[in-house]
Amino acid sequence: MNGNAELRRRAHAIRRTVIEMCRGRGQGYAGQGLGLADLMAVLYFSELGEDDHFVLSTGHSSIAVFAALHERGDYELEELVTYGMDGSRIEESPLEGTPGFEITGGSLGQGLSQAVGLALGERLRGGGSRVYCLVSDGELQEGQVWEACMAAAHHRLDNLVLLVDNNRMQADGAVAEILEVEPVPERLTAFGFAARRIDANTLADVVDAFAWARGQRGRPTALVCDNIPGKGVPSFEERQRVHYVRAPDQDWAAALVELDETEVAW
Ligand SMILES: Cc1ncc(C[n+]2csc(CCOP(=O)(O)OP(=O)(O)O)c2C)c(N)n1
Ligand SMILES: [Mg+2]
Repeated sequence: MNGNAELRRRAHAIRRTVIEMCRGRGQGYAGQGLGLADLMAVLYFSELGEDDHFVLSTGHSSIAVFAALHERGDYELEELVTYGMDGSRIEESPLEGTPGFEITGGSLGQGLSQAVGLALGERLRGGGSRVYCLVSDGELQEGQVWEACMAAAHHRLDNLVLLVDNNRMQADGAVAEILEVEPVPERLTAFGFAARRIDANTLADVVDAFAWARGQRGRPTALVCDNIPGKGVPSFEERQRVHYVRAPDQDWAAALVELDETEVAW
């Protein structure tokens, strides 16, 4: 099996887990989980080293991370299907103490500041660890994110990789209609990043982009990850720009079938 076939298998498995997790309570951040599955597959099965950090600023996208952690063997599916239930540690927005998560991310806009601190600390330690931080396009509307960008560039943090979940939606609708954040790569470049837009639903693009980021020196890097919410489940892609999905059990069952059919058709 070549590298990309392995990653594709991982991405598909992550998508299945995302659907199973939402099916448990009949609701969840399915669009984000499906849209980010390819990025997570590459991050967790090709890019992240043992001493690297992944900081999830967009707490509500934890579903994608939990699914990747399950793929890695860190969580059992039996527990993941309690996603969002009272008493479960599988929170829709996880806490700092939740295994696999570095920060509490439910209050948006704060994760990049923490990632900058981690990247500075790791550079001082001198071990070569890298720090990856996922923020969403909606989060870019928060001033703190840009303060963190300035600090990252000022300190020339080339061990920091900012990943922007650029899915063009936020809780109340389309980012472009609520408060436009584009052109994101150009804005990040102006703030001192080496920035590049990628198709984050194409595995080869994601793999190339991470290699490019590793080659940058003297500046933090940013990958503006265009992705389609619901990717891989056509009926969910049609619900595009739906921030949170509530659906009856048969819809989740149908989504699993669609997912497998789409994978076969690729
Ligand atoms: C500081 C803060 N303000 C508001 C919210 C409420 N909120 C939850 S999700 C969300 C949408 C943010 O946009 P994005 O992350 O791009 O949404 P998605 O693409 O996942 O739909 C908002 C405003 C929050 N969690 N934190
Ligand atoms: Mg968004």
